[in-house]
Amino acid sequence: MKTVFADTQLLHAPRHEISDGELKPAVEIPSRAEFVLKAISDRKLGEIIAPEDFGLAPLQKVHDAGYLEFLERFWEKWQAAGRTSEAFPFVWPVRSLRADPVPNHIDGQLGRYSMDAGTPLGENTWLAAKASAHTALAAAKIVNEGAASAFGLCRPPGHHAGSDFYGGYCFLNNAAIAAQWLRDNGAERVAILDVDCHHGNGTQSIFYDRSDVLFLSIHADPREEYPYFLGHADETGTKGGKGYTRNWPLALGTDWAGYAPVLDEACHWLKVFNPDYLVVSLGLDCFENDPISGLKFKTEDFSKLGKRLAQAEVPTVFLMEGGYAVDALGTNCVNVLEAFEAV
Ligand code: SP5
Ligand code: ZN
Repeated sequence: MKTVFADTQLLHAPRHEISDGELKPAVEIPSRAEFVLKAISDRKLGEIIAPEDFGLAPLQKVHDAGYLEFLERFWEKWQAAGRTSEAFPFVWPVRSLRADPVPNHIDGQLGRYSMDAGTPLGENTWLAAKASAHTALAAAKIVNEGAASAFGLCRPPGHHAGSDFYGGYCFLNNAAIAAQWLRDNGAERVAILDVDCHHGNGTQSIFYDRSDVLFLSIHADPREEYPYFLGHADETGTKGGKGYTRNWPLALGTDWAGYAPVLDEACHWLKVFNPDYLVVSLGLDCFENDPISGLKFKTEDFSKLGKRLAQAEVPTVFLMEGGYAVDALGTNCVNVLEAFEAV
């Protein structure tokens, strides 16, 4: 299986995040990608290639123009305001406040275009996020050209980012951008299966009223786990998209024995939908030793996941999302991809 990765993706290097009520060391760090690259070459998964430049058009099909401009110009405005460190929002347009007009002040814009304070924006965030999206697009293109699968080593991740907001370490929704690009390049139906431990709220919101992109997500129950405010079982789509979103919230502590039947159910709906392509939002944070999440996969369970996905027999674009146990991240990731190819 080919892997796509751009060195530019390493330039987003957050130092801190607000988490567990305090300022803590960031967990979504560049070494995540380096550990995965090392496992890919150690285990000879296949060639690692850099993405071509897809420009902004495929990003604009998914994201709000004002939001993209905010990301692109952020650092310049931040510096003009005399700020030098990575940035955190501190005020949000919640119930009874107005999201529009978008404020002129940079602190207002940070709140308007974000969902949490756990996601620092830095000098090179835009460049790295754009490269990560281009990595997703290049992986989608490989599969669109006939390969059975490809891996986009996306980092920063994407699935929490909505049309006009960032959060959860995500800025551009790589999976949504890839799925939309596949739709625009010949596919009639694209399915997204999100196996990150956290609900893919951004991806769900982008496709919530559409029947051409199926969104399936298996994740820790949002009553107990980030992102807290989306991902319940009764969210199934709206308008023409009714029935084209499905969520399986799991109790904290769920292991492979509890996960496997739910994955079978998700694969059943995948089969019913009969997509031209499958995009897998491949979070690796269901791992038992992940520092921030509450599901209990063992290393070998990632191979079982890869094998089950292969049985769906759909051309598949894997895009990395979360996973923070950095020493095990490469092994767990390649376990999925290798087992997928072995079927
Ligand atoms: C892409 C992705 O996986 N994003 C996840 C963002 C989660 N951010 C919130 C982290 C909260 C950490 N709380 C840990 C409690 C266990 N000590
Ligand atoms: Zn996650």
